[in-house]
Amino acid sequence: MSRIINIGAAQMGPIAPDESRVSAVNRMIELLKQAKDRGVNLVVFPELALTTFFPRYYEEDISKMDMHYERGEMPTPECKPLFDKAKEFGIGFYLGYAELTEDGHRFNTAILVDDTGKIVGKYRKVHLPGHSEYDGKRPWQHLEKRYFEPGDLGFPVWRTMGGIMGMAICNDRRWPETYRVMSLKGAEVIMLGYNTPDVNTSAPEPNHLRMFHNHIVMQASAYQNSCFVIGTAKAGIEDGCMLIGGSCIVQPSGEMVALASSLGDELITYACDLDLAKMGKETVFNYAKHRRIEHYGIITSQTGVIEPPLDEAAE
Ligand code: CDT
Repeated sequence: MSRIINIGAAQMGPIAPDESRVSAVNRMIELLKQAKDRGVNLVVFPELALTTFFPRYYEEDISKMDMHYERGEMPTPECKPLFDKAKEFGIGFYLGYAELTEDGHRFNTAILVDDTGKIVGKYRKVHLPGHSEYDGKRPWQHLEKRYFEPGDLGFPVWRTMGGIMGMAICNDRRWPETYRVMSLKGAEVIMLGYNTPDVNTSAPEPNHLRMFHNHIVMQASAYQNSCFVIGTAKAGIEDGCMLIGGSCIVQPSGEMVALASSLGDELITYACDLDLAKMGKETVFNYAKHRRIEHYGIITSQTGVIEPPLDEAAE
């Protein structure tokens, strides 16, 4: 028997710094309407889907950035129309946004809302890229380490909408640990949103590698963890900074089964048979049978590299 869930990646074009929440939410509702017409059960929106990617701007006083964060419980009044429409359509969704907690903590967050409108899960980005102080050598900043704390919720998964679902956010997708922790909890679908500039200002590498790396990490991870990966971009030129698109749906074989073709608001969909994830987990990636944890200890006890000592005799 198959377990099919129709999933959509709802890529969004740029959000201007002065674009209102109402406008961003209306764009998401438009994508939800397309999802409804195409029989979609679950939609994945991008990272920081309600605002421009504000970590590109430096502000000495972090509180001056408060307008980019959502405070209090979701749905906020501005987001309520999105929640209402999704519930009316019976569509679940992943939503990325900047969270400012009651006690003043700032996180890059995503929530998972099921097809009845209930918030079933929250994830806070663990792998924050970039830097925390102004860097005059960059054409634009990437100040996630200034504006967010590392997530404090780990990598939970949730049994919902007929499958086992997990979430990640942008830079998390480059780290194998992200997927492995969730797949050790049985994750069949891993959803993630991203905002990835087409230039890596911290490393001299050709621009085409940005898309290559974007896809290779999601495809390899889908295969190695036998799960679907849904990657959704915020794309296009946002206040002068080009963000790559390439939103995609990857099945557990590692094959890409849907790919966005534009840099704007665009919905791509695929009928995901979750039993395909089960198959890999019971064979090549049957962890209980094949993992050799006695050799993996340094993965959790060590961060930086410790090389073997130099062979002085050979020098
Ligand atoms: N948003 C985000 O995590 N972006 C990073 C860009 C890193 S370049 C400093 C990414 O991994 O795509």
